[in-house]
Amino acid sequence: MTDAPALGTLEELPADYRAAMEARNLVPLWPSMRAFLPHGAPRPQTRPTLWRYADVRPLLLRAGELTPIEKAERRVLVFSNPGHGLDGLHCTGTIYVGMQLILPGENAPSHRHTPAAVRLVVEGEGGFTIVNGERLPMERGDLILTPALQWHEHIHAGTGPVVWMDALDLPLLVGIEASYALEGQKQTTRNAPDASATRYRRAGLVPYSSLGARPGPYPLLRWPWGEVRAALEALASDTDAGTPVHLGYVSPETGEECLPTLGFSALMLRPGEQVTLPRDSASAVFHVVSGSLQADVAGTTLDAEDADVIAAPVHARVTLANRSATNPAFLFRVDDAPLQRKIGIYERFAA
Ligand code: GTQ
Repeated sequence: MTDAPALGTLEELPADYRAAMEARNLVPLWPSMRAFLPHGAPRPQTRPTLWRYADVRPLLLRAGELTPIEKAERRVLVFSNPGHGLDGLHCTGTIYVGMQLILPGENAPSHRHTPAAVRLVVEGEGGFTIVNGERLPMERGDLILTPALQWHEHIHAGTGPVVWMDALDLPLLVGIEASYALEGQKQTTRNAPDASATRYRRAGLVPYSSLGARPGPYPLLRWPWGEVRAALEALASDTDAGTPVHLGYVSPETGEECLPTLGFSALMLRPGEQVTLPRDSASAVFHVVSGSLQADVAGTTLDAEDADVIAAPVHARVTLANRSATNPAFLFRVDDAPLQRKIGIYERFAA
């Protein structure tokens, strides 16, 4: 690559010229050209960052004492990437992540909003989310979708705290100035299991009536962790050591990613295994469902345990090593690859 010539600066321009432009809402491009179009690769603000659940949990439980649900609507501590400034609520450039606490008897009221959200359940029994009247039980490791503009509320009918990780495309929606919410009424639920137990009980089988029909956008809203884990273990039994055991969550009707902007996948690291993920252009967030691992994210080494979260910037090289010689490690990944694919910029790199 040849070195590009340095471009002119703002300071080089006469003061009267700059003042005349400023008064007319005009700005010369060339002084900021390289900042907006850096050569060779993006210069993400997102820093490889680790949030330890051991640090988050006591602070989240304290929020349960300090702030009643009525005063919070959603009782969430946001994993704010320091590279973006803590007030920006960015985990990566496009992905927001937080951990939400709901206590027995509480109801986080029904609303809907333009950002799409998902939940990955961290701990507790008896919580559930209702999406458009579908009652979705929340058990450890379950993935629950609340797609853009769908009514959703959270209820806790059990005992003890219930905690889950929220991931939203909120920074993206804020960036395009399209983020807003509407409040709603408490939903009435059908007294039936969710679609993961009925219409989409098993991958590769769909309701016959859906064949050839135009698929609804979100046929399946819950992926129980037990099924995902069993699928990873089956795949691991037929995958060479060092090759990522990695499954993507897709719509059972279209086979495409289940949300338009964010992608979800699950990884298994066998005891002692180290894998380097294929490097790509997406930003990503990793959540440890269980296990103990060392991650190298764009040259930063981070040690993560159960329920810890790691942010990875766009274009990052990610290597994951299971630190246990006896137990597998399981990870859940959120990325913005579906968005990047739709706007035609998704890339996979050779190394
Ligand atoms: O549970 O609906 O972390 O609306 C942020 C915004 C969770 C939610 C968040 C939300 C929600």
